[in-house]
Formats: sequence, C-alpha cells, structure tokens
Amino acid sequence: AVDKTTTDREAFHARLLEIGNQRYHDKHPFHVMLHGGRCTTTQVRAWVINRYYYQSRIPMKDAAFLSRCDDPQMRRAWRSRIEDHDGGIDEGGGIRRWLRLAEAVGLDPGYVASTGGVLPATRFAVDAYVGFVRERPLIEAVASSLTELFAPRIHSERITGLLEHYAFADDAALAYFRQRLTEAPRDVEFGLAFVLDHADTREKQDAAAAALTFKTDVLWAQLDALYSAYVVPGRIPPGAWDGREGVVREPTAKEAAE
Ligand code: PQQ
Repeated sequence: AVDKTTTDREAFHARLLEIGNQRYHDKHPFHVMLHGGRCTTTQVRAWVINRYYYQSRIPMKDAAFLSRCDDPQMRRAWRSRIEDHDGGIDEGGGIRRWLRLAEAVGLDPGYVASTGGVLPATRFAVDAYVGFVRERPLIEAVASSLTELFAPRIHSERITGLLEHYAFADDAALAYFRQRLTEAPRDVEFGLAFVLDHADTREKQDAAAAALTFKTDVLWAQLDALYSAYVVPGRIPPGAWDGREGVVREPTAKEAAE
C-alpha cells in the first residue's frame, strides 16, 4: 500500500528544498568572504582557477547523462545544458564567459583552461560528481542537478557583492553569472518535475534526497579545499597554484588596497 504521508509530492518537494536551505554552499565561509568583499586578489584568483574545473566538467557530466538516456524527449530537454556551456564554435558559451572572468582578475585564460594547479580535493569532488551521474540510476542523476534550484539566489548575491567590492568586476567580467540567471531556472524546471514525477516510492524519494545531499557535499568540499589552501596560511598542497603562475598583471593600486 502507498503511504500517503510519506509519498506526498508536496512534502517531498519541501524535503528537497530543506536540504538546499540547510546545506547549499552559499553559507560556506569562503563564499561569505568572497561576496562580502573580504577576499584578497589571490583568493579570488584561486577561486576562479578551481571553479573552472567544475565548469569544465559540467558538459562532460551532461554528456555522460545523455549517453544513458533512451528517451528522445528527455535528451532534447537535457542537451541545451551542453549548448549553454560549450556554445557554438564562434561565440562559445559559459566556459568562454568563465575565461573572461579569469582575464578580468588578471589571469592568463590559457593557464586557467589548462586546469594545472587545481587543488586535489577540487578534482576529487568534481570527478565524483561526473562519476555519480555516469553510474547511478537516472532519477538520482537528475536529482543531483537540483542544487540549481538554489543557484539563482547565489548568482544574484554574487553579482551584487562582486560589483560592490571588487575593482575587476563589471558587466563583461560577470556575464557568466548573469547568463545563468535565465539558464538555471529552465534546467531546474525540467529536472524538478522529472524527480517529483518519478520518485513514487519512499525508497526512490530517499535515494533522490541522498543524491541532492551528495551534490551539496560536492559543492561544499570544493570551498573547503579553497579555504584550507588559500585562507589558512601555509597550507597550499604540493603542485597546486602558488599565487604566481598564470598571473598576467600585478594587482592595480585599487585592488591592492582592497
Ligand atoms: N550546477 C550544474 C549542474 O549540476 O548541472 C550546472 C551549474 C551548476 C552551473 O552551470 C553553474 O553555474 C552553477 N553555479 C553554482 C554557483 O555558482 O554556486 C552552483 C551550481 C550548482 O548548484 O551545482 C551550478
């Protein structure tokens, strides 16, 4: 028999939202520093370098998803994610916009795109996400993308915070985040409906909730890695970015004073 109280769609939806409200990485101390204008130029650069690794793996993650998907309707809905990040040959997409941010903070985009110097824990966390989507049941793979429910909030907060506090920040540098404000809600509308429709047993709801929790951990761990290496003194792991590689300009006087 179906237990009405535990399989209720709205209660399950609320359960997913609660996971994000408690665990989303907007609350991580590194983001609080970044958005509040308390990161040094080196810390902002470290974030741009490491977060690039996440960006670079998102289309690979979505390609892994598509490769497992036997429903043309679903592939059609999902493939725009790859187009968002990779874009066309001439105009590029999200990845190219991220590299514009890299240039704005004084980094060589070629260095950033090489993913050399990425922190070990960033690599492990992001690779775990790609592996999860490649291997787990489709409903869990979709559920793991639902952190995007909370992304518009953090992107708005970031646009406001960076514009207010950092000299490098302008509309061109922050184009990545502005673009996501319209892309993420469209993605998540499909993903959320899919998960709510298909999680029709307590076991599937638990599995979907666990997948979303896993994903909040993927995001949180990346910021723990940054905090440990670039906020705590003397903790840069061997082989990780040393604060100098790939830097194409010195901080401006305004940045130095920040
Ligand atoms: N998450 C996905 C995904 O899981 O498929 C794709 C994206 C995110 C993006 O393209 C993002 O820009 C993004 N940005 C943030 C952020 O800046 O905090 C978070 C997330 C997220 O919640 O996974 C994504």
